[in-house]
Amino acid sequence: MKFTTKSIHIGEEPDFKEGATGDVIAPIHLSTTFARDEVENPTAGYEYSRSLNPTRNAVQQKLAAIENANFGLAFSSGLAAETSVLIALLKSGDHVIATDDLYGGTQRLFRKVFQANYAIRFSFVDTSVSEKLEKAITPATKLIWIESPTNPLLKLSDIAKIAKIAKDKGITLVVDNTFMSPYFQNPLDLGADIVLHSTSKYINGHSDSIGGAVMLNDKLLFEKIRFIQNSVGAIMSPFDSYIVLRGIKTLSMRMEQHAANSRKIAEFLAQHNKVKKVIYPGLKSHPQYELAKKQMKGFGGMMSVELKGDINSTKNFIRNLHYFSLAESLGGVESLIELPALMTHASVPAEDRLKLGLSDTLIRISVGVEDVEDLISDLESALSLI
Ligand code: P1T
Repeated sequence: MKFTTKSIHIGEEPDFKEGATGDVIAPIHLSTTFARDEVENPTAGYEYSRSLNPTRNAVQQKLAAIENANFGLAFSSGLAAETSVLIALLKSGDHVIATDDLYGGTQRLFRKVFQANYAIRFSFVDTSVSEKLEKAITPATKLIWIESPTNPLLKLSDIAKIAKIAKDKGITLVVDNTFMSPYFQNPLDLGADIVLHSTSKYINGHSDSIGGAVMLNDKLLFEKIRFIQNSVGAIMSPFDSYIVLRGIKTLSMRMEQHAANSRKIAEFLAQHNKVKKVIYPGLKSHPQYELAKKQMKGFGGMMSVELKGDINSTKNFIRNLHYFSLAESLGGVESLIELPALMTHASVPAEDRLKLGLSDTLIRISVGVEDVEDLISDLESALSLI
């Protein structure tokens, strides 16, 4: 089955069994508990909704299918998914190698929760250079955690190469695939052990549900993470499961439009005389353009931009826009714009931001699926006013 067919049908096959209704979409099962006829006999495997819920089960099947995974788990947020993976796989004294340019909230979780309180050590390294990653491995290293492309500098890491390094050393590789979505990149096929998504972004795609997902092939790892998910209660609600099921059905079409719009916008901005720099993996000027073509099926909808000028002209540019809302988050049908250093990544220590090149004037754009001519004329008029 091809991607779009899976995204529409898996998890929602009509049920023709005796007493079933033949729904063509998965119903929202709100029941917190499920009655059984005998003590030993849970009905269809359902006991209590935290452990298993039919609507969540449906979205988990769809999520697994679109990442070519054997198993999928749906969480209450991307960070709840991250927390469950960390608790499932690590104990005090373990060491994690993480990409140096991760989403700010992920860094806060790593540094201020797991490192500060639970004696798990994190090394933040530039995983786009695999030699640096290899050098950072110690006998205590249990996990390699990468984002590719990174948030917000869009650096890529060679997933297949890192998967080999990890496998040789018996280290688990987690890839946060939020920026690409399962439509443009499939890390499990490149050798990663675990794929993680904030479904709040492209997977749901309409900025109306917070959620997270984990997809993987190994049954033992799956059981460990599912055990933690049930133990801590980090589950996606039935309503969110329904809305994510609905969102996934148009993921391929949305991603194509995000990418087509982004290419045109990146090219427009790159030639504009008030723009200093455009970072977009689909531009030949991106330092890892060749790797992008190799491991991704498209270049996505995220870009970062620096204007010539200072923080005031940058803020003025944003104020003058009409279709790009100044807001955190990304991956919805509507275009969003923000300043990561002052918003989504404010919790990253200032000296780390400086080292990375994450300046206060770096603008991050989540390009929506609006008509690209409207988006470009909006950008053009806002630039003309600064
Ligand atoms: O917000 P939540 O669903 O908990 O997901 C966290 C998360 C995980 N991974 C990546 C790559 C992310 O970008 C995020 C959330 N990011 C934003 C809210 C943002 O504006 O970048």
